[in-house]
Amino acid sequence: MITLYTDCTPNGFKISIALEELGLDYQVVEIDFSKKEQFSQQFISLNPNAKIPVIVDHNNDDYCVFESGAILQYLAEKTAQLIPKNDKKRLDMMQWLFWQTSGIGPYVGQLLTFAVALEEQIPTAIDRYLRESRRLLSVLNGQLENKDYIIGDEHTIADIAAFPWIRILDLYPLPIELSDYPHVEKWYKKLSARPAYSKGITIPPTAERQERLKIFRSALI
Ligand SMILES: N[C@@H](CCC(=O)N[C@@H](CS)C(=O)NCC(=O)O)C(=O)O
Repeated sequence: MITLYTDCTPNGFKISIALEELGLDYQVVEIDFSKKEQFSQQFISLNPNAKIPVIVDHNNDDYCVFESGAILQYLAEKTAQLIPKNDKKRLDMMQWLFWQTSGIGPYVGQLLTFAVALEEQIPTAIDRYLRESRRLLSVLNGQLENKDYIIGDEHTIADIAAFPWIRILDLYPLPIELSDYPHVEKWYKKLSARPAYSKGITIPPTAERQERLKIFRSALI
C-alpha cells in the first residue's frame, strides 16, 4: 500500500496517473491548499519543500519520496514498468523527464500564473513565459514526429510527466493553440483515451473540481 499526498494539480496528476497505470494499491490524502495544509508541520516532515506530490511506501519501511520526477522514477523502478530495460533508452527517457520538470512544467505554470491566475497583468512576464512555453512545445512537437510516445514506441513515465502540463493548454484560456503543434495534439489525444489517464486526473475527488482556478490561486496567495 502507498499513500499519495496530493491536490488537484498537474504535478499531483502525474503520480495518480502512474499509480493507475501500474495498478498499485494506494490511498489518497488530500492536501488542501486553500487551508494551507502544505505548510503544516506534519506535511513538512514528509517534504521539507512543502509541495505536493509526496508518496509514502508502506511496503518499503514507510519510505517517503517527494519531487514528482523522483516519485515517477521510484515507482517505475519498483515495478520495472513504464521504464525501458535498455540502458540508453532509459537515459533517453530520463532526459525527457528532466526536460519536463525543469522546462515545460515550470514555464507553463508561470504562464498560467501571469496570464490567467493573477489579476495584475505584467506584459513582460507574460511575454517571457509565453515565448518559452511556445518554444518548448515546438521542441516536443519535433520529438513526437513519427513517434507514438516521447522516446519512441514505448509508453513511459516521460509521457506521464508531460501530459498534465499539456492538458493545462487545453483547460485554460492561454494564447497557445494545441492544433499548432499537431504531433503533440495527436499524442495528447491518444493518452487522454487511456483509462488510467482519465481516472488519474480525477484524483483527489473534490467538490471544488469545477473551480480548478480557485485551487490554483489559493496556492499563490
Ligand atoms: N518540482 C516539484 C514541484 C511541485 C509543485 O510545484 N507542486 C505544487 C502543485 S502543482 C504545490 O504543491 N504548490 C503549493 C505551493 O506552492 O504552496 C515537483 O515536480 O514535484
